[in-house]
Amino acid sequence: MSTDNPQLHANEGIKTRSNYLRGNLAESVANPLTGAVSDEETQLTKFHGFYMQDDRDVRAERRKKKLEKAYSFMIRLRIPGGVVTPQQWQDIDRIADQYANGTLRLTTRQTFQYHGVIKGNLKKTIQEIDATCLDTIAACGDVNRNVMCNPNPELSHLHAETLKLADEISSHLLPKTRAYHEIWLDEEKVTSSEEEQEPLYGKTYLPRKFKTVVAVPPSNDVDIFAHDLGYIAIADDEGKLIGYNVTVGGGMGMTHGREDTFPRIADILGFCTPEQAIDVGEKVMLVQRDHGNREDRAQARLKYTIHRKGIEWFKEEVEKRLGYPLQEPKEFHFESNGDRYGWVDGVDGKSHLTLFIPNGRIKDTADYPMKTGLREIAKIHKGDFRCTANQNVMIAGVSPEERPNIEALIRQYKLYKGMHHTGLRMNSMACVALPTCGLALAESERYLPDLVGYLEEIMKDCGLRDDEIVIRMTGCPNGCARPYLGEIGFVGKGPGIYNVYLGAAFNGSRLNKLYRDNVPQDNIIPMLRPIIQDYGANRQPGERFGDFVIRSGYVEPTVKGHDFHDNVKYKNYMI
Ligand code: SRM
Ligand code: SF4
Repeated sequence: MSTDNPQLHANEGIKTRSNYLRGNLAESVANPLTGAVSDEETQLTKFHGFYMQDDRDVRAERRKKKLEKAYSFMIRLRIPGGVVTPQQWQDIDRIADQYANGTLRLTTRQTFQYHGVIKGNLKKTIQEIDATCLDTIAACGDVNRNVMCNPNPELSHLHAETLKLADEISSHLLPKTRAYHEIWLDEEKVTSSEEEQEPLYGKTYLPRKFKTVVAVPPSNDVDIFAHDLGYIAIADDEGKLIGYNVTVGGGMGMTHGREDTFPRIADILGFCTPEQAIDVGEKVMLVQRDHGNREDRAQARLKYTIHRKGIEWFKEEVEKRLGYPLQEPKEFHFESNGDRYGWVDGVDGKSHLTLFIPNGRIKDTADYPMKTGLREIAKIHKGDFRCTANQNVMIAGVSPEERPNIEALIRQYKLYKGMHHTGLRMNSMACVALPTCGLALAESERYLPDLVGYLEEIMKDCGLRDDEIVIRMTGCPNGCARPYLGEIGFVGKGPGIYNVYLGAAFNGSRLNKLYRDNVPQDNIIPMLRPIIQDYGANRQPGERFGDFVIRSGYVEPTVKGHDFHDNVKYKNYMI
């Protein structure tokens, strides 16, 4: 791709000049005069799996004192399918105490993040991560990111195969540059440009991030329709995998005030056999590489390429590169996009325990020593740990012999708290937002637990204590907790102000729609109370909240991506 075009976004030049993601990263990180890395390098760090941030809680105070911002780094691991061994869990836990802020953050894409790593500790932290046989390569940046996969081993025959696919896609689409190994792991330098090539990405990588997931119906816990590329596993009557329905062009992010940006539900492109799956994924990514918008990053995701050019065109391009047609999609059915909590027995005679982790933040508090408890379990556990796409954790593969010992630790460290919340809380999810996220407009992780508490009171009064409603919050419209797939979605607009969205499908197959704009947080409860009361009194048997608000006329349904902004009846709560 030529980078002479003056219209190209500045990031395209940065990628081209970087010599396969090296730039001046090593020098910038080694510079002791500042806690920051230079502007251009902040774009490159992402491909290596970390972001420069600053503590926004102390920003104003430091500005007043004419001090540099309190810079530190967020580091994100790459863990296809979210599976780690007990030893890796212990190492990940220790690294958080040694080099980060002492907490672990489970993300909405089945991995861990560290926050608060100072520049001087970056290299050591990455080396320690490498020593656990994990890495942070391509966890962020304009590449294929961490590949997600439904983590339910109770469906083990099918699950093992889909997990293998997630792992193989992740490896296949991984950048081939040795920059990471040279800079962080002190491996030998590549001296000739002939030695190094990026056969899939070239010098300019992708126009934007690219996200891949694998789902195993009837669980849609990975929110398959929210991602650039997805595989829905299809089994025959005996439960044997026969192939995948391939989905393309999903995405969540949008920008307030720009109606040409919108969340979009993925289209189903066709069906492929297990043997074709990686080839198909590669070709989908390559069509996006060559046709994605490289001028406006707000229009650069695959969802906009497909919106602009049409799904028929896209399918033709993919099939041209494949050299064979995709088959007609097969039937499938999703029930929910949440996690199934508590103990579940698997087909292999083992048990699996899923615990709710409030907003994915693993830390110890006086009455809930969750981090210590999980570490103690990791010391005796013989199976593995699985991060879920809803920021929770599964202790998987527990044998009947080890279960009593694990249950004893669960009691000792009060981890049972992660099984007994209300249906509302167990289906709630917030993004990180303040104080670390540089893009946050409002609180999210630090606010949602309280808001859910108020909503729980209303639910209880309406006899809905155990009812599940999917509730998602983000501190800005980028959509990191997939808020547009919440039956109730809150999206930060400014400090203490949220847009409120209603009406997504419980199984993640329909986006919600804006109900009220600019709602001050104190008005959220008075606004939602009558709707929840109406739901308690007038819902039909089995009717989900997201379906009810549409039937009752609170919002119009969002049928396909672009009509997210159509038929918005109520705007500007503050007017
Ligand atoms: Fe995200 C950027 C956190 C999942 C859409 N996201 C960010 C950054 C790195 C802010 C930044 O660019 O400076 C956030 C760091 C906050 C912090 O302090 O840790 C951030 N995103 C997260 C995580 C940690 C949220 C969480 O609470 O778990 C998730 C990490 C996932 C991972 O492990 O890889 C996370 N981000 C998502 C998702 C959900 C998903 O992928 O399933 C989305 C929506 C899906 C999608 O991509 O369409 C998402 N993040 C964004 C966007 C908007 C992208 C767009 O197309 O418009 C940005 C901003 C950007 O890229 O410019 C962003
Ligand atoms: Fe930050 Fe916005 Fe993502 Fe929340 S949704 S983590 S505020 S970028």
